[in-house]
Amino acid sequence: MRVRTGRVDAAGMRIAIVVARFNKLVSERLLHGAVDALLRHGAAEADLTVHWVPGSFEIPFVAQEVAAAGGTDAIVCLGAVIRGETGHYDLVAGEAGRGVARVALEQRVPCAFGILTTDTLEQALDRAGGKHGNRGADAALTAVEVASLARTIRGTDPGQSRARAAPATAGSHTVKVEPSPSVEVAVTSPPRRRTSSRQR
Ligand code: INI
Repeated sequence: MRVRTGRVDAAGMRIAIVVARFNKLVSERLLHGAVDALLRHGAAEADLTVHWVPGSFEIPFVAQEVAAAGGTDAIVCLGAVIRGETGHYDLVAGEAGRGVARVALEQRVPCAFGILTTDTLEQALDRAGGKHGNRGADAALTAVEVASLARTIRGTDPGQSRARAAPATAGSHTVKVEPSPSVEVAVTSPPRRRTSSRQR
């Protein structure tokens, strides 16, 4: 059995962050967590681009523009939709979620969902560097892992040809070990339908 997992190694990856100004007290903390996590996992500062948008509703459109422009390995989407502060919470949260998922699938660029949807500001702050961690950092590392897995699947991982030439060396991440639960959380394009042996 061949088990593939992405590596959480951002070296050489060009990563875009799309972050909403609405509830900036929260979203700037998510941004800080995301950038910090990316730099600690090998990203070069020059390879990171931050796009500020007015609110979470605008995130999918800008993510779509970034993806369509090409040259981006992964997009990290950050925002905070807080139920207590809006009458159209469900609309903003729903469209943001649907939109981000759609961009990832249609543009084939991994998009991580780091948009908090909470009832209160306190719950949001708890997840933006408070007692429940930082969802911005989590989303950033998810984006890197999925981009790495996508590169492996597509055969575009810079380490892959080296790994094929010398399978025993580190760098191959096609491994014959127990499945990792992290495989389950990967956001990838839908699997291609299998073709029969006659079609091949
Ligand atoms: N945008 C958010 O990111 N979070 C919110 O909680 C929020 N509220 O409360 O309404 C919010 N609204 C703005 C929205 O995202 C758009 O910017 C606006 O509707 C203009 O399109």
